[in-house]
Amino acid sequence: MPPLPLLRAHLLPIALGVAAVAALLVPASGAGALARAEGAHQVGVITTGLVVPWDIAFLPDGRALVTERGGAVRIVSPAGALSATPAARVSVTENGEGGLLGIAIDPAFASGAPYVYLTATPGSEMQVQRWRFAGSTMTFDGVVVDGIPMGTIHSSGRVRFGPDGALYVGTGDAGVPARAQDPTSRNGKVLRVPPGAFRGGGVAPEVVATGLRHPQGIAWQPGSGRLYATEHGPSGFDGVSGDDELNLIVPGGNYGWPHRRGWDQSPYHSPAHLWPTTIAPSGIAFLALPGSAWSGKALVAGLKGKVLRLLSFDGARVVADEALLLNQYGRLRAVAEAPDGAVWVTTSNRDGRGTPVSADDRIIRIVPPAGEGDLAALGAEPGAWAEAPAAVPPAERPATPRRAAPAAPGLLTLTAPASVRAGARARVVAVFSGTPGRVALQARRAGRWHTLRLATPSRAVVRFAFRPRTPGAQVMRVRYRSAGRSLDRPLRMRVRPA
Ligand SMILES: [Ca+2]
Repeated sequence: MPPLPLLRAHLLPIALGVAAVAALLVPASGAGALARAEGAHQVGVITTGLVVPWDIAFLPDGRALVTERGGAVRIVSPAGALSATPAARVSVTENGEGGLLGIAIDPAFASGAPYVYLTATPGSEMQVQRWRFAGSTMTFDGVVVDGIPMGTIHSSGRVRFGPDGALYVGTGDAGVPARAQDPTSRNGKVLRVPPGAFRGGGVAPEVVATGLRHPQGIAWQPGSGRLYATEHGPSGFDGVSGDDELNLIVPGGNYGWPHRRGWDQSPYHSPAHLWPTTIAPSGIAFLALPGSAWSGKALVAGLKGKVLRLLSFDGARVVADEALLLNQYGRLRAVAEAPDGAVWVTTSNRDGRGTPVSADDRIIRIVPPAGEGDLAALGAEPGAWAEAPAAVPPAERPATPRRAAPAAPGLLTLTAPASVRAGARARVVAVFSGTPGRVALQARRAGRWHTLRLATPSRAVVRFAFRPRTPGAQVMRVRYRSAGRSLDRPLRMRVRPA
């Protein structure tokens, strides 16, 4: 008797089951596998039962780590299934807006640095902590940055890796506005921990930007590398409520809090975009993956506004601002682009200021619409930042006795856009992480470098004005000598018409 029919009868449902599971997994397991619709985004709730989820980070294996403000790091599968056992319980003082906040995955997570970085408020300060991840469990590994005093409000705490491989942290004024302008305070700032240093401890972070009140979201525009930060405007006790900001962060920039508000914040940096009526912007994410009409756009989650704002850019400028999910899911906090190109957004209805439903807090999954997007245009924009090559991570430097480093020459080269015309005035801005020694602006002509300008600057930002002699794209470089500190390298440089 041939057993085959019987075997088939048993195997068929199993085979169908495997196929069904595979079909379920496909959309979440690879870029480009999303079933996008033409002209419309699709929205669904994939996770329920969280308590004040604050931030999301995706592991290389596709799982997400979601922080809950009360101290738990939760594991969520690509399909949204919430693991019952947290990966970690972080000891925090959850008073007011403090607690367990931001999360970021080490850029070398999959190649020997399985670390997760958290911002948390144990006691009365905020720290950047490093945890080691193995399997489904995290163990504490060290404090990277501390000494960020906390009050009950304005902790901020978003933590992200930039395109330069450094770790950036947004810190709020902690309810003391003067700290935002105090260069000795780590509050009211965007801080930077150089590449590699985040695997050490007790880092004195660089201050990238000052004059911020409560920057809860930081993100880089794909292609250009421009850094944007969301900013809560005053909320009553420290000014008439309103004037939430999106700021284009440039190193050394001062964003005016608490001295200025609104569209014009001169002599400080004015916002790139303003919400005159409070939305309480929290997380921001750019859509960096291709294949969607939203590629290159940014999404900003609004707490009080109960809204997700979709921002379109023309280069550095915000040219459109559209409201999504308005009043449909309540307060929205974290937003992240998943590895498959979907967008995950968390509610924050159990944070004491919302009206939770039984399913709260939730993760909402949005499949952006099909389309082309404009990723290329963002990177080609005049004035785009040129990123310096990453410095050697301090942790990987050979151990040598500490002494003054010899002057280290270096270069940063970029091609000026065609809009920088021959004979017309143009400007170059080079930004260093410290004060460089001597700096030369050079242009390449007929195969040789010609020095256009020399400077011995007294600050980290060096500006040159020049008139290109030859038409077409100008290949420019900044040649510099370090003043002795190993970090005195050009971070960024840009050139644009004056
Ligand atoms: Ca401002």
